[in-house]
Amino acid sequence: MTLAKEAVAQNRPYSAQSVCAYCGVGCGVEIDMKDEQPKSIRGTSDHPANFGRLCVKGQHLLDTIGYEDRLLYPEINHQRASWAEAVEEAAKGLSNIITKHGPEAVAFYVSGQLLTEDYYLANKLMKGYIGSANIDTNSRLCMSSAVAAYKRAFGEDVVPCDYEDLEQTDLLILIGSNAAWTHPVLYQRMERAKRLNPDMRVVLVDPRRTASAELSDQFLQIKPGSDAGLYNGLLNYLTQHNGLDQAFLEQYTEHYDAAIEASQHWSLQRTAEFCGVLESELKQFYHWFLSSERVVSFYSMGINQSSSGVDKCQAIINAHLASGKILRPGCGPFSITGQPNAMGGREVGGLANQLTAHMELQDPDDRARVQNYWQSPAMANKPGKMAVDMFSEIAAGNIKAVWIMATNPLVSLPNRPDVIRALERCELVIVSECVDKSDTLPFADIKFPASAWLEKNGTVTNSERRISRQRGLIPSPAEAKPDWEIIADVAQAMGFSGFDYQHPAEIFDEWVKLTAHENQDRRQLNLGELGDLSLSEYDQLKPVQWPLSKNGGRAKPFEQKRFSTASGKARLFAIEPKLPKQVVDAAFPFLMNSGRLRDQWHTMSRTGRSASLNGHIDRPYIYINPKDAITLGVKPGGLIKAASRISEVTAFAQISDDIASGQCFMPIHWSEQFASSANVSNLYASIVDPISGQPESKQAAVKLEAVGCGQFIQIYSKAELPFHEGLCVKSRGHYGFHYLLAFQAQSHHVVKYLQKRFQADGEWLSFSSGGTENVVCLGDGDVMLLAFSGEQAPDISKEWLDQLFAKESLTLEDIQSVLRRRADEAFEQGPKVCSCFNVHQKTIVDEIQLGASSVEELGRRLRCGSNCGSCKPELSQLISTHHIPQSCPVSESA
Ligand SMILES: Nc1nc2c(c(=O)[nH]1)N[C@H]1C(S)=C(S)[C@@H](COP(=O)(O)OP(=O)(O)OC[C@H]3O[C@@H](n4cnc5c(=O)[nH]c(N)nc54)[C@H](O)[C@@H]3O)O[C@H]1N2
Ligand SMILES: Nc1nc2c(c(=O)[nH]1)N[C@H]1C(S)=C(S)[C@@H](COP(=O)(O)OP(=O)(O)OC[C@H]3O[C@@H](n4cnc5c(=O)[nH]c(N)nc54)[C@H](O)[C@@H]3O)O[C@H]1N2
Ligand code: SF4
Ligand SMILES: [Mo]
Repeated sequence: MTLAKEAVAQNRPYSAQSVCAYCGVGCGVEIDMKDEQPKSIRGTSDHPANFGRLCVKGQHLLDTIGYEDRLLYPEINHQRASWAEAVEEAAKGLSNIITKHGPEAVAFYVSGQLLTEDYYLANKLMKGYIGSANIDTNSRLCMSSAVAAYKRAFGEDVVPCDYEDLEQTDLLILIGSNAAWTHPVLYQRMERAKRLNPDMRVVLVDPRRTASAELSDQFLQIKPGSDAGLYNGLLNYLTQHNGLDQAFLEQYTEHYDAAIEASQHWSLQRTAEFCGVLESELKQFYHWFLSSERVVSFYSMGINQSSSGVDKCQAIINAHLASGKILRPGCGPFSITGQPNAMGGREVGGLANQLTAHMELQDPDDRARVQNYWQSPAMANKPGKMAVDMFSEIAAGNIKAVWIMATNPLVSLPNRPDVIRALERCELVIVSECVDKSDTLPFADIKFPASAWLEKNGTVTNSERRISRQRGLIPSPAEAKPDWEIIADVAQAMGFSGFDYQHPAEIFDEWVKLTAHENQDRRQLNLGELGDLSLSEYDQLKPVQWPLSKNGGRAKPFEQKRFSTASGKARLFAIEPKLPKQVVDAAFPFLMNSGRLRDQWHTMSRTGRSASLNGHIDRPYIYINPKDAITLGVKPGGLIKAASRISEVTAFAQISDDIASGQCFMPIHWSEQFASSANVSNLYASIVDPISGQPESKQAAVKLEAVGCGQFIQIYSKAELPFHEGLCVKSRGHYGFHYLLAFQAQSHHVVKYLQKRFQADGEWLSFSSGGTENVVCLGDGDVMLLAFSGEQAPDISKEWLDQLFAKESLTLEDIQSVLRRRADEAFEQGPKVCSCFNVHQKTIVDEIQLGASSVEELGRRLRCGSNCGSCKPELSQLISTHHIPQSCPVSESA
């Protein structure tokens, strides 16, 4: 018996190891358990991804695990059903469609948030049993361009870098990545490396100044989508300045002449024009690349989410191959994965154009090998439909059934109106979900309740190919089940053998042995050494990185510089840089960029539950440049509408120099569950990269318009309230729900409006003055609801309101403060910057003005930034804005 099991048996507190639910850094977490409940969480000190660190999302994981809002029972046509009925209905539905229309008429749309065991089974069912490759994943929207480029260049989808390389490099190029917010623990590792090695340089390449600029020695604010030009220019510069590693090129690569020749047209002048930067800036950057012994290009969605994403990745790979700055410590083209198990999905073949275990769908030997191993009745023999095409085929009626698992396509695929049309037309929509409300769920004919993080048992692989165990420590609520079990149940009900598993360890065993099956060193992905683990060995599996070393030491990808291509050589390609296909014109003059915020995860189904995480940025903004704000007549905090040819959204205006004139930016997080009309993916056309099928989700042409607003109402209510009119944003407080409503006209008498809407009995008190109204609703002496209205968005401190709701009952003084809208001064501290210690902007600015001139000093004085460190870039930004330098002492030695 393991120590943890013994402790559970004796009901003693114990600590368990698992892995964070969020990003592809894959941080280890240690969770203190007592009475079968998690009590506290911290980073695992010896996990090689994080060595004890956690970012703010990881710190707050335990806020998000409650059983509220969970999908608890299976449903058929939105009515509760038993598991047997729902499984039977799904199996029958899929089988009937396959019988009538063939295997290509069904599809699975899965996710990088599934565990490897889930993912492997879904792929096995579709490719080996149904016999179609119509299984694709939300990773198509995420890193399929990076995958396609690695495969093209190296013959296999292998990331040739480790996290350590980030610390050992001389020049780190963050291109199309806002790691400070999206891979915060790696960003902290970069920051520390730079502190320890002051000669290390960081260059940020992004059309938008982000929090990651704080670490950068140079910020190249390029024109959107011009990255391949930047790297072609670099290759040309290297050629001209004796920067090619001729020996490496000749021995280990092929097709380099064509790539170098294509780059010759990319003079400094042409590149500067194409990228919209100065020639002097380019020279600086190129010189650093040339003269640095070790260089890493760290790239993410700003590169991948493009109609020419594969070429952009290749342009980056070209420069590293050509200069020999690859397969050495501190070197390489490092594509970083987004989701916790995006890499696991790549391994098991979750993409429609992959087989499994890095084998090829197009290769008859590989197909026979896998079919033989599975002993399966069928085998897909051609690539299936990639995500965007899959939904077009559904809309066209060619695909008639889709099973969606662990992703929310209404919110994350481009062109929401098309996705809606597709799902409305689809005969059978099955959705496996943890939560009971999402934008996608209303379209489900069958809903399967899935177990969530901390309930699920299995493995995930992070961005540096390290496999960690995610452990199920608490029971699933009601009838929720792990995804692998749901897939196995449906497969068996469809009459397939080969899905009779009792435990994810059995699936893991089958999977790792498949990677070794007839491998003969052709594929780097060979996990055979992990086969035949006992249950307790699987349970206690320590983080392990592939390629596994045969002698127990450390193996690196492509050792001996032998790649997985037929010739063993890496390939360069001639790149012709292309700009985005979604272009601005007179009618749609702004380019809409989209991306992530520090404290939210995707469609907020998890982070949206944490009041602390909602404190950082609590509403959807459209970020615009001050010049454009003047032209458009938009005021800070006012509303702004963005409309593309596809659809429109409305959000609050955030005016900032960080964004270039003519561009705007919107976070991806607000689905209709949290805001009435702020789902940015709405705006994007279904334009994809021709090779990878990855959508161009960073550039949409829009027109912007100020939205006049006569009345805003801010509400904090104990109960969840339905709103259907005006613009509404919802967020969680510690004791209830915050709402911000906006109406075009000053039309509502707040008490009457709320009474009519919610028929809340109770005692209503209100005070109006100068166009504002403040309302208290009490029920049995308890505060039920507080509301504030006015012509401007009220922005009452949510922490103050939380604190009022925390009280047993309000004092007369509290009620008067609400009615006069006068929060305690302690709460009037502006937006929250440090979510760990609840430190707000005004407190920090005051401290800076009192002389705190470094992030460390602020940490000593206020504690902000001294825990997870996620807010450090913002602290340093506040210092550069508000610090008044002491005047220089005059030298007396003259
Ligand atoms: N807090 C948080 N962290 C996350 C996630 C989350 O939801 N929240 N999601 C995870 C996932 S799945 C992913 S994929 C990663 C994504 O991680 P990132 O790729 O770092 O995140 P994004 O904000 O989508 O985009 C990165 C940057 O690309 C820039 N960009 C836009 N167009 C261009 C361009 O043409 N060229 C260049 N060079 N840059 C451009 C954007 O301005 C943005 O700053 O984050 C992961 N981590
Ligand atoms: N415009 C624009 N669009 C984008 C992006 C962008 O930058 N710009 N980024 C793209 C990228 S990189 C990504 S990764 C996608 C992300 O987009 P999505 O995958 O749609 O986002 P999530 O909110 O993570 O959706 C996961 C869903 O699965 C559920 N879930 C969580 N865990 C489990 C589980 O274990 N089992 C089951 N069955 N369900 C579970 C959650 O409740 C949630 O509803 O968005 C893409 N879309
Ligand atoms: S960086 Fe943060 S979100 Fe990503 S795995 Fe680590 S703790 Fe989780
Ligand atoms: Mo992603």
